[in-house]
Amino acid sequence: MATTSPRDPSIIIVGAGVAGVATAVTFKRAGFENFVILEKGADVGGVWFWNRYPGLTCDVPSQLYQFGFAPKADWSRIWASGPEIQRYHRDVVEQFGLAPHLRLDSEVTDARFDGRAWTVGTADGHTRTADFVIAATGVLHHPFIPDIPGLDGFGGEVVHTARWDDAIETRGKRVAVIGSGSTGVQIVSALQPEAAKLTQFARTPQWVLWAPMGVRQPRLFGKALAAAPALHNLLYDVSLWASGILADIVLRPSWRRRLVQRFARWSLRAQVRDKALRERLTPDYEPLCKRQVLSGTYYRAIRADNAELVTERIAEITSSGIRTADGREHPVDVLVLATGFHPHNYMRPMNLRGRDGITIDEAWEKGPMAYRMTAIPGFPNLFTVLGPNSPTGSISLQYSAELTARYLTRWLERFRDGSVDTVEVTEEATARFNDEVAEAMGPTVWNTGCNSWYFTDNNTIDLWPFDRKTMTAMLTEPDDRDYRVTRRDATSDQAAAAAPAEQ
Ligand code: N01
Repeated sequence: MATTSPRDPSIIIVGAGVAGVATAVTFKRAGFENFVILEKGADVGGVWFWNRYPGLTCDVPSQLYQFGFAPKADWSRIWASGPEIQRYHRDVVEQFGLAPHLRLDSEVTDARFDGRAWTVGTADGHTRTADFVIAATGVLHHPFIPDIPGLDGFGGEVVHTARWDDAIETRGKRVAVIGSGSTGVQIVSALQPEAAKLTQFARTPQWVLWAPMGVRQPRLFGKALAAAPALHNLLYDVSLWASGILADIVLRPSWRRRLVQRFARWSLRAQVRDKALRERLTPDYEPLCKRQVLSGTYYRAIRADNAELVTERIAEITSSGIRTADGREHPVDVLVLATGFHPHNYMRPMNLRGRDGITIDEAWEKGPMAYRMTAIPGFPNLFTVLGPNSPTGSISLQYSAELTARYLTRWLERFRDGSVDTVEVTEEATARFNDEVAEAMGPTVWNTGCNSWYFTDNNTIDLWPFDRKTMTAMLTEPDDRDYRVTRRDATSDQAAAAAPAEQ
């Protein structure tokens, strides 16, 4: 491999959530420090910064929901709360010295590739250039506000769970929650005890697996892990391995899948004795088909005297409440929209233009697509981390983000040693990967006949349908045959060398 003068690639990482932090730390540990992280929010944490609704809890055990490079021994609960996870991200940023790289309140509005480098603009009017752009912009970021007649004319408070306003008082109020996904279930459980009345509008019932989400992690356990890092690492590896069982359950039919599905049905039967209520809480699709909801409190909350489950369609929102299709009026003081997200936007609505001016909307006309979750034809030197087809329903997100970031360091190394100036995945490789994804989706539980946010407008399932071993094999060493690589001549190399990321 020909080597010219060593160059330090300048990099812009967009987003300081799970993916952005994992990428920054991985790059730094690999010796790439010429990067800036542009974060739209006022703090790090991504989804854990934006979501702060009452009852927010991660439904992945804390000992697994952490970065491999930053084990935390002393989680206070087995399933950590949102604020504790947010603090963890802040601690990781400090521990790994990311603060000097971080630009908060910096929303990227546009990014353009000029054949050599990227120019990235932020809402505050700043422009920066870089050799590489990493879009670590998350999946569940843009709140979905339903188009329900009358919503604008509602006289009480309206709030979407992903933009919670701490000033809103729900105690002693008549609270309506629209939505029955993971968020709806958590917020119903949290608000019901102190509301005057809690009404949940559930268009589609969800299976809710019983899990003791409030259980504390014993202090001694945390101390033992802190005192024995090798043991802690072992626990992490075992948790990763165990999560492979979950992947197997969702990816192909087996007795293990049937067992979990039986447990879901039992969870409902055992906790809801009232037959009429149980019927209305019973989904008409298989457990695990939608993103599985976990809760140890939801059924108790919805059974409470001050709670009501409404499955009748919402006809309109009036100035004082909600009118359902049966003509009934439900008076409401506070309206909570637990209505989910636009999960397939990724870095959009950013105005992203790649080679020859192609826009991301043009490239994704048939839905979001990336080669192995990270590379998009037409967009040289731009990669996504936790991009399209990320494993939101099976494999650890932190593992996936770290693995992808390590894979990207291979290109950074080649840029540094002068053997690559631009790298772009081919259309053929991306199409082949997407064909493999489509085929592998066949036996997954997500494909068993429910309507979930996993589906794109083009009816594809935007998830990872392979196991962790396959993911690791796909994202260890780039396959040159799948990429188009360019290299400028040595003179222009020197002229372009090591432009700083921050300007
Ligand atoms: O959103 P959702 P979410 N009228 O899209 C309903 C993650 N998460 O925020 O099913 C009436 O699942 C909609 O109804 P339907 C997790 O990955 C993780 O709850 O479309 N209802 C549905 O019930 C999760 O899957 C944690 O018929 C309307 C709900 O709104 C993902 O976030 C915690 C409607 C939306 O459910 C998203 O969960 C929380 C309308 N017009 C979330 N429009 C963790 O613990 C929509 N709905 C890690």
